[in-house]
Amino acid sequence: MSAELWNSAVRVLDTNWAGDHMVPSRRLYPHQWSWDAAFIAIGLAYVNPTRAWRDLRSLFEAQWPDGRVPHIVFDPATAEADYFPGPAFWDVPAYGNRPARGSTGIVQPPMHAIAAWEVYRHAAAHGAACAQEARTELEWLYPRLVAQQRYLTTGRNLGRAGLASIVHPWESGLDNSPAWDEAMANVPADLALLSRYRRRDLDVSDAAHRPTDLDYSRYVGLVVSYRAEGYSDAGLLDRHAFAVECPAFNSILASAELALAQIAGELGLSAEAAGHRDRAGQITAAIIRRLWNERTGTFHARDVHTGKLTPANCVSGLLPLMLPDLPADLVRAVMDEMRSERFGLPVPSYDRTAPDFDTMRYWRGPVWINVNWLIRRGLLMHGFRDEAEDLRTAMVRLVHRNGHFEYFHPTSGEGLGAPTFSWTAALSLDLLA
Ligand code: 9YW
Repeated sequence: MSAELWNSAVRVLDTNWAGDHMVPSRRLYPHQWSWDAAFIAIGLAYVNPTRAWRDLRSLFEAQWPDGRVPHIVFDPATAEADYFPGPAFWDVPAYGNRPARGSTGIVQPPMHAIAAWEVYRHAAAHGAACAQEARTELEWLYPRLVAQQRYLTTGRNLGRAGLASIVHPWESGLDNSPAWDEAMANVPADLALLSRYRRRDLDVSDAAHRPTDLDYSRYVGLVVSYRAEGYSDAGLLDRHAFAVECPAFNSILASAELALAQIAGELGLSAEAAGHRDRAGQITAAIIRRLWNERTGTFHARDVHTGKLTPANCVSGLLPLMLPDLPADLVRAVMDEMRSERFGLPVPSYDRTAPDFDTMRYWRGPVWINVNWLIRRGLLMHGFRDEAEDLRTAMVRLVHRNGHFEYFHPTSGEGLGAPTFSWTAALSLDLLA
């Protein structure tokens, strides 16, 4: 089974390669996405490290002067009509040395330092030339990864408590997660604004799986609000309706600092390495202080405007398991939650017992390979070897039986969304390696 799955994963990645970057899926997502590039690099490390580095380089060539790495880098060869909202809608400000490819003005979870370190670690297996290439690429990426982290830990420290806020649900990568429902209810929904545009996603996928028009009108309204001041973060809290501290985003942020500590150590920068470790510790402490809910025994997103924790139990609440310094009692509580009837392995994106658990709709129920891959990393980190192996086997079985789909039905395992999805293929390679 594993050779067949391996070969099909390699074929997906060959099909989705667009010359200097990977698309998540040819039909639905015809540009480059930020956190997809990181998961994709982790898989490409086994079969084509040169492409892994090329993909990361293409993404970071579009980095903004303030350090932000955009959530989509647009392919100029793709027509505006092929993806909404496209570059004309985002209308990002021109800056010196502006890359040839346009971008959005928002971010996604900073998985890239983790990916860069993974690709680097595996490079030696491909011989001396690959090891040399890896060194060169790591040196090129390191200052850019540092700038990315600095943007998130300073410019986005909107709650002034040491966590990065997301200012759009798309920044979480978990687009329509119930974790944002409460905060989104305070965002004006302008259906008239949406009616001026065509939702391209509905042309190429099933409306029952996708976010609703009401959700979409709020998404578009938030872009208009952030765009109004050229995507500046100064005073943003006072003029923007959505600012949330997400436990998954911030756990990835802290893990990225730890990956940077390893990268800095490898590059001989020991003082910088210590700084990265300190920052990881500070973010971990802030996640516990701000996002832990004693009563539910899990982590929740915090609405910065209201100071309230969202009531929804989402997979994002389990991701602090990635943090090596999570205290033992909290590790136990997160494990209890994961083993409960609300989740189970493979982990669905939302509480199975919630009345609005939706087996089809994107981040409101289905199983996603990338978050399960992160959960497995957490299980290994805290020594749950049997569960990590069970999860690995469950993920491999899911993809082998159903294909390299974007996401999966949480009870039947049926593949949903895009059928040849890059991060599912890439992470399958890592799970099989
Ligand atoms: C969209 C590309 C992206 C992922 C996100 C996922 C989805 C884009 O696809 O969002 O148009 O809805 O939610 O995590 O990066 O694969």
